[in-house]
Parts: sequence; structure tokens; C-alpha cells
Amino acid sequence: MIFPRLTRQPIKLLKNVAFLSVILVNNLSAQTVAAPEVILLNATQESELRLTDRFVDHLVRTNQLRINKIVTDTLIPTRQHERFSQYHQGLKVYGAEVTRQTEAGVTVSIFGRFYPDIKIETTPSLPLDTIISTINSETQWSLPENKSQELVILKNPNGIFTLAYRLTVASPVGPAIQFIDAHDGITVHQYPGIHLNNDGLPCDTCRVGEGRGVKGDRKKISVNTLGGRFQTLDLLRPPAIATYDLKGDWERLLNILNNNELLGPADYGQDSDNHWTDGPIVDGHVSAGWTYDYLHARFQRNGLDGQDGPITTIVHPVNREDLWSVPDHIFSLFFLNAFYCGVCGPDGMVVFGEGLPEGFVLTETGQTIDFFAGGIDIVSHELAHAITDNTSGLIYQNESGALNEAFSDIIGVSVEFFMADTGRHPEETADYVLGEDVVKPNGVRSLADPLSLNNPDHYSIRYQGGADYGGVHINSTIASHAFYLAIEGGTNKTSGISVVGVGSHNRWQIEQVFYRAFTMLMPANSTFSIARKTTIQSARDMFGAGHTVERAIDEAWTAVGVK
Ligand SMILES: [Ca+2]
Ligand SMILES: [Ca+2]
Ligand SMILES: [Zn+2]
Repeated sequence: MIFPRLTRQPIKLLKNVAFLSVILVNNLSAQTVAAPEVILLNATQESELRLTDRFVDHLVRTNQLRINKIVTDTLIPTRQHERFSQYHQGLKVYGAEVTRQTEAGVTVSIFGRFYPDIKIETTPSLPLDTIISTINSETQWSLPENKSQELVILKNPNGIFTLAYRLTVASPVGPAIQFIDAHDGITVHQYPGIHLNNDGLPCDTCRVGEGRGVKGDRKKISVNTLGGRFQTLDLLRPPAIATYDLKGDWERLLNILNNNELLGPADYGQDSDNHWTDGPIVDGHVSAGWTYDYLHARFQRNGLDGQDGPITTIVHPVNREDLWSVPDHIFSLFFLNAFYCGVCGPDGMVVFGEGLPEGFVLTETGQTIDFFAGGIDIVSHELAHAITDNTSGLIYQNESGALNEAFSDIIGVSVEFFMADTGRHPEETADYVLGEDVVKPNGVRSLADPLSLNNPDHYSIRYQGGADYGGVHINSTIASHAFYLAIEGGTNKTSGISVVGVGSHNRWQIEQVFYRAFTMLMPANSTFSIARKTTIQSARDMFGAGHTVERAIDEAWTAVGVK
């Protein structure tokens, strides 16, 4: 049965305070007021905070907002961050979040969007069992039972609220989170990834070996010894950092990604004399370690989940000589890509593609593709997706998806600078390009000059089509270029507006400010505009209002056309 759909409400953005005062003064509930479709709950000034704070309290008291996370700020330890999810008739409104920053119980900032006027039938026409048996009959994999399945309210791509089941579904290209209409069984939205935790392991078998990377460069590698052999399992750092070598068995890897098989100790990268010569194994493992070290040194963050949970990466998903024999989807997934999967295995995992054999180029660009594990910025980019999954959960489509991708590029570039600044890897030079050591020449994206690789450097020229989940990679450079300008300064090519940056010696300031905004202040459905507001708030929190840091960030967003 196809349930009649509601038509979209006209968007009317009433002024926050005016609308709130109607509610509070007349003591009406949000539903009985002639409500706008969405209420923007952005408050950072004392004048706005009092009413907005009371409104949030009202929503919490009436069960329309429920707390889903409280985190202590690692960079300003006196601050706390509450993350609320909107509920409607007991069902979570997917992505509708409000974040509230407090100090000693006093509210400092609030960000988010609240939908006051959801009209939707919350009884599903199709039971969950029917959906699951339909899915299981359509694929060779069974639906993993350990992944959460829930009924939610989802704003579909057309802006219509839809009652949908949220499920983790297996597929030939790995699992996806699907939202399936609870009335007609049609998939209304899908995206990759959530993230679960496990404890680390004790260590009495840790060893440090010596390895050679993809570029023939020498580096120390933290491994584990077992039965006289060595494995790429790092037990020296607080989380278990494990690098698995799938030895080209992509069919087994698909079963693992789809949670129909588990990785085991036999899958660790192996070496007989602790002189490691497999470049992708060495680089993937060492770069995951650098990423951990960076997060801890710069943000006092304990790993990807903040609790030193395991970090799992996979190399050699295919053999290069199988180039012509694998199916097309395997070719693009395991030769030409690297990805993070939050719902794969107990802790999520990153897979690094194998690249192309020597002599092969991408016909469109003439670029060669090396092992993806050979780019430290690629490794940290993928691992940063796990951080986003564990914090803001930025929804992987449209502007919030572009922010999700921008954060990964920002961490990717920052880890590269962090490592280069130690001087321990003289063969590595840091830059604002992502993937230049893998996709050659030129790399994948440029934060310094997005236009040079066909990405927008300004909001006015953003991609507005439906491909790439609404341009999540394409448009990411609008935000990551703002990050670049805030550090290095310079002139935006499209707007001609110049920015005075904080200078490369102060890059840590912008890195910390952006990290706080992206992981603590942003709701899951953030827009570029909220990214501007939250990064400015974060700068004020850390360095005070009117400081050069705030000015640099403010100018940078203006230069890229984000208001
Ligand atoms: Ca580089
Ligand atoms: Ca780079
Ligand atoms: Zn990404």
C-alpha cells in the first residue's frame, strides 16, 4: 500500500527570538503555533541565548529533544557539550540535532535546526520482518543481526518527512545504511557508515621493526611478534592499530565488509625477520600510527572513538595482476579507491585500494594511481571519517556531507604537516594537496587552489546536482579552502577577496578551532552557514572575541562566499 504523501510546507524563517517569545509568553506548544518549517536555533550572544536556552529546555521537558551525548571539551576542559536529537511521537528525526555548549551550567552557545511542524503517520504499513526477508532474498549475504535497526523519521531528498526503517544492508560493494520507506518499501536514502567500539589488547609481544615504504623510504614500524613471526599489529600505542593483508582475496573481503565473515590473526600483515618490505603494509600501518599521534598531540583526543578503540585498516584488497579478471565494481572499489566503512566488522575499517600496475594511466586525466596506503593524507583522511561518525555524525549528503569530506581533507593535510614538521621523514614534503603521492601528477583535491583540480573555491559556484551524494567531495573544497585561507591567507580566485591568515607557524590555532567546531559544536545536519557560525564561535571560545584567529576565520568564510 502506498501511503499518501504530505506536501511540503513552505519555508518561512521567522526570526528566532520573535517566534520563541510567542511560545514562551503564551505558553503554547510548538505544534499549536502557526509554525515555520524549521526553527534555526543558533545563539551565541547573551541577548539570544536566554530565550533560546529556555526554548531548548522546554523541548527537552516535553520530550521533543532527547540527550544523545554529553562530551567534555578536550581543548577547553571547563566546557561541556550536549548533543540532543529531535524526537516526534517517540521516533528519532534523523539528523535533526541541537548542540549546546555550557560552562559551569551556564550556556555559551547553541546550534541546530528544529522542525516544529512534522505531520506524519507514525505507524508503519510494512512490518520490519517483511522488509528484512525481502532484502535477504535479494542478496547472497544475510542481513547482519548485530547492527541496529530502527524506525525513524527522515527528511527525504525532496524535503518531505518520511517514516523509514534504518538498516545496514549488504551489497557487492560493501554494506550501506539504507532508509526504507515503512509504507511502500522503497529505499528513500542511503549512506555509508556508523561506528562501534571494542577494547584494546594487552601488550607483551610488541616489537619495533624496520620497513621500507612505497617510495623505498626507510621507517620504523610498530609490530607484534607471535610464534617467531611478526605481524602488523601495533600494541605500543593505546589503541590496537591493526593492518590486515587480504592478499588479493577480494571475495573474502566482500564477505568481511558485509559482516558475513570476520578478520582473524592470520590476516595480519606478516613478516619473517621484522625487516618489512611490503610498501603498502608498511605505509598503511605507520601512517595510522601518525594519525593517532597527531590526534593526541593536537587535540588530546584518544583515537578515532575518543576511547582508544581499535583502528583497523586493510591493504591488498586485490592483486594488481587481476586487473582484467575482476568485475567492474570491484575494479573501481578495490583498485581505484580507498574508503572507510563504519558498519564493517565490530569496529569499522578502512580499505586501501591497490592502484594500477606500472604503465597504466587513467585515460581521462592521464594520471597514474599508486597504492592508496602510500599517501599519509589519504590514510588520515579515511580515518578521520571514523572521528566524524563518532562525533558530529555529519550526514553524508549535500552540504553536511561536503563538510564531512572537508573535515577529512583538513585532518589529512594537517597530519601530513604534523609528520613533516618532526623532520623524521625527510622524503615527505607537506602540502595542501590531497593524494599527490598516490594519484600522480597533481593529486586528488587542492585546498590551496581548488579550481586547479576542478573543485569550487566559492559557494556561488557550488555543484547543485545529485551525483556524489549531492557533491560531497566536489563541494568539500569550499570549506577546506576556507581552512587554508585562515592559515595561509591569500586571495580567493572567484571573489577576489583577500584574507590575512594566522600564518603557517600558527596552523595549530586554526586546526584546533576547526576540530572543536566540527566535532563538538556542529549538529549532524549542518550547513556551510552553520560551519561558519560554529568555527567563529569556536575561535571566540578559545582565543577570545576579536582575536586575529576569529578575524582570519571570518574573512576566510567571507572570501569563499559563505554567510
Ligand atoms: Ca606531500
Ligand atoms: Ca598531501
Ligand atoms: Zn572521504
